[in-house]
Amino acid sequence: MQKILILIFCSVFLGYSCHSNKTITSDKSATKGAQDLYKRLEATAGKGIMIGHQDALAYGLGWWKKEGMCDMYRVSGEYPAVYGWEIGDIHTPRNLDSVAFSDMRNWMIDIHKNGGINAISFHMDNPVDGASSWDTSKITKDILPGGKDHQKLLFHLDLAANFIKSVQVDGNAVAMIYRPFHEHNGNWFWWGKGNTAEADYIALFKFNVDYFKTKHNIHNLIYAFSPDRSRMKSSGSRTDYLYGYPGDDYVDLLGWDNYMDVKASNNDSLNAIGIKSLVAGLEMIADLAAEKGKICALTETGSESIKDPKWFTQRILNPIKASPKARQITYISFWRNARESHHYMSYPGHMTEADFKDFVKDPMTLTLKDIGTNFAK
Ligand code: BMA
Repeated sequence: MQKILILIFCSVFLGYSCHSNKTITSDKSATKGAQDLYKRLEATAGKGIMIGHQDALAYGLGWWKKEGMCDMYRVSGEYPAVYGWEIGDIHTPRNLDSVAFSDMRNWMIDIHKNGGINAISFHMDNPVDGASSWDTSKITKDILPGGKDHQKLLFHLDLAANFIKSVQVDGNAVAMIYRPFHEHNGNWFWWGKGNTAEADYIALFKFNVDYFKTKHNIHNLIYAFSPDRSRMKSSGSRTDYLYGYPGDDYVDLLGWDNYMDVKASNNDSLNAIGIKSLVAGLEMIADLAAEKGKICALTETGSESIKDPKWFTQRILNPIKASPKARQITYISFWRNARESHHYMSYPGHMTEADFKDFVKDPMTLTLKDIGTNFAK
């Protein structure tokens, strides 16, 4: 309740009016829904941080696809505000993590109806040889316009576009965040540094944006850019962060994927270095976002299997909250709860349970209840 009152106050008295300089720049024809979503993300910046989780409704530890189930809900009694979804393997009925696209669509619609926010990532298969996105053969030049395999890129983009367009409520495409070709400064994906030249990466990102708008008439997206921390020499370096930046007219949200700085360790001095580095990076991104008139977010984070009972408050919440700049991020999204050895959100019985409850109770963290309604029956 307290959080809701703070939000109402902020939106009415402080929010929309004094922050109205920020807007979607990737699309002059952005739908009202997309613009409203952008404003909602912007309105809470600095006052609250929305909590996100990848595949939150699809599966978790010990369960798969059960009505109303969600690990965050099981621990804290609250659902995420932001829902990450993955559309890799869009040419098959299920994504690369076995989530059926038909289920994903239904969840996305349900989330939207309840005031939650959907965010898509895309581990696009290597379009030329059909292997995964981790197949690093150098093909990007060939799939760009004029390249011999351009049609193969279109094959995947058309399928992605059709899926995005199919997520509708009352005939209107649901506004969402789209985060293509992420972590491009790393060398693990075919579109990444070392496998694709920077200029070709930029051309690819721009082509995707233009193609969705002009060929598919898609105007419901907020486009996110999201380099990875581990390939930046220093977290606060603008130059490192902006490697491959497609330009202000192609990006609406400055994202950051950061697993490196938040890794739980038994070594206190390493933990302290991580905290400093996380905050320095977020401050740099928040400054950039303010200058560019954009919103920013920690688009992916987590410590695999979270081997620190106080991780959520000590490694994420408290350091970010203490920095007026770092807390300008609109959301933090934790990666998926696949299995005990690969999970990033708390779950019942995990050592982080009590701490995660405190994390959710804090006025700074915003859940679905704080930003929308709640689909808890
Ligand atoms: C990675 C891992 C993989 C998964 C992929 C796409 O980070 O979680 O297991 O297939 O993301 O979601």
